[in-house]
Amino acid sequence: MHAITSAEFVKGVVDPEGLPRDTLPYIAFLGRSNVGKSSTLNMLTGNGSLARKSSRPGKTTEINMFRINKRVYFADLPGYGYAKQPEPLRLHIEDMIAWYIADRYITHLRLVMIIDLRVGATDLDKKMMADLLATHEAEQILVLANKADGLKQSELAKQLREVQTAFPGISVVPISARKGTGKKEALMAIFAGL
Ligand SMILES: Nc1nc2c(ncn2[C@@H]2O[C@H](COP(=O)(O)OP(=O)(O)OP(=O)(O)O)[C@@H](O)[C@H]2O)c(=O)[nH]1
Ligand SMILES: [Mg+2]
Repeated sequence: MHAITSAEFVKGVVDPEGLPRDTLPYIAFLGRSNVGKSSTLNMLTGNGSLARKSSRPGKTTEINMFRINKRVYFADLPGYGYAKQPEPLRLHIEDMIAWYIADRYITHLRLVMIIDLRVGATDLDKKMMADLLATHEAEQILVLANKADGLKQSELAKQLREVQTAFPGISVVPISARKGTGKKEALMAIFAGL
């Protein structure tokens, strides 16, 4: 399953009761606010408007569920760590991500962490990775290093080396959701072994 042939929005979820409780496994997309999670989902599915995206950070406040190839859910999680968000909303989102990661009924085929390659792995990204590794195997986790456009080849290589050093044992794939670069490699990594 290395190509996406169908992608349907299912629902936005705000609590465990809202999750679709059927047998389909999940692939989750997490990342700091504004790194381009929604843009990446649009790019991967070839649907420019599937996941709503905005230039306003912190806009996605629900877990948006998509059914992909009628076989797996993609879950677009709200971004964490947006400092300008009102404190209650920020805590609500942190809480949502925490229960989602720990939900016992979800079968996660993969957890896809998206970062901003121009910025590199931040302290928040490292903390999130530690949280993921507390409950999941390294093989289940993948880093998509987005916004690779606009970086010179030498900068890209340097940033990638730093990210790989920050996340030993985790596959890191550079992409640009905007330009569509790395789509094939990202899909191969997302579906590897599945
Ligand atoms: N240069 C560049 N900008 C990008 C890329 N991907 C996304 N962006 C921009 O980054 C901003 C945030 O993109 P979103 O896809 O909404 O990010 P998000 O992670 O879903 O944001 P939240 O849901 O608010 O946490 C938008 O202005 C996008 O146009 C990319 O590959 N390159
Ligand atoms: Mg989003």
